[in-house]
Amino acid sequence: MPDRTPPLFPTGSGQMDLGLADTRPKRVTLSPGATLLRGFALEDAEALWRALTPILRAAPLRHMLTPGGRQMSVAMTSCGTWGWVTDQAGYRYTHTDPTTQALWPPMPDLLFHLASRSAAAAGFEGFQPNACLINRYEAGTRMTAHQDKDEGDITQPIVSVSLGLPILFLWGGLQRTTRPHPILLEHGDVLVWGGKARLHYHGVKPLEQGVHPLTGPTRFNLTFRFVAPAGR
Ligand code: MD6
Ligand code: FE
Repeated sequence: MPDRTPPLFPTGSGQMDLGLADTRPKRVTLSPGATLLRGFALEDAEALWRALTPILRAAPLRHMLTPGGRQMSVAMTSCGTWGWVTDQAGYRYTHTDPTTQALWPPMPDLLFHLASRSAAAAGFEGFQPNACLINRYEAGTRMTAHQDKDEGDITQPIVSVSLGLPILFLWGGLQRTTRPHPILLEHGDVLVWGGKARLHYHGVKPLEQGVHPLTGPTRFNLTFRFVAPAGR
């Protein structure tokens, strides 16, 4: 993936803290329908982290296989009515976790409300997510360019919450060939996208080594979706 474009916002974590105020805008439109809400989840970050513990115990993180048979470098699980899975049979949403045969753990109210408030803050009122994908990144973990299009209802936005180590997110266009813009996603940042931006390609660069006070050597990303019952 081409990566010669300089980051839109090259400052942030990973830099020495000089005690200067962060003057970057709190709200950034990446393209129509896609809004970065910097720090929107910061106040809830510790409670979110605590809420993840029982979920990860019931539905352990795992490296799934792509339909092409490659093991994903990101470790994933889900909570909510629907969970996202991939294996040699393809990408899909299921009611049960294929590794435990149990229903996916319920989505805690804290997560549901944060996602719904985030969507409203970005102009999408009434978002009621019924699926939350949980992704864990370790040093070197990346995600190649993809579209999120398995939900069966693209009228609803996706809300993405970043916890832990920062990563360069690659914001592309409606065609895979559009050169992506790198943008730094940091602890507590929330990205909301829908409308015209809903099917934009996106990915992340490999996670750099580091240690975060809350999440240690990892980054967690929570993505909230509304999956239509037709989505299986
Ligand atoms: C990540 N995120 O931030 C990967 N997808 O680690 C995604 O793939 C993503 O952030 C749809 C909507 C928001 C996202
Ligand atoms: Fe995605």
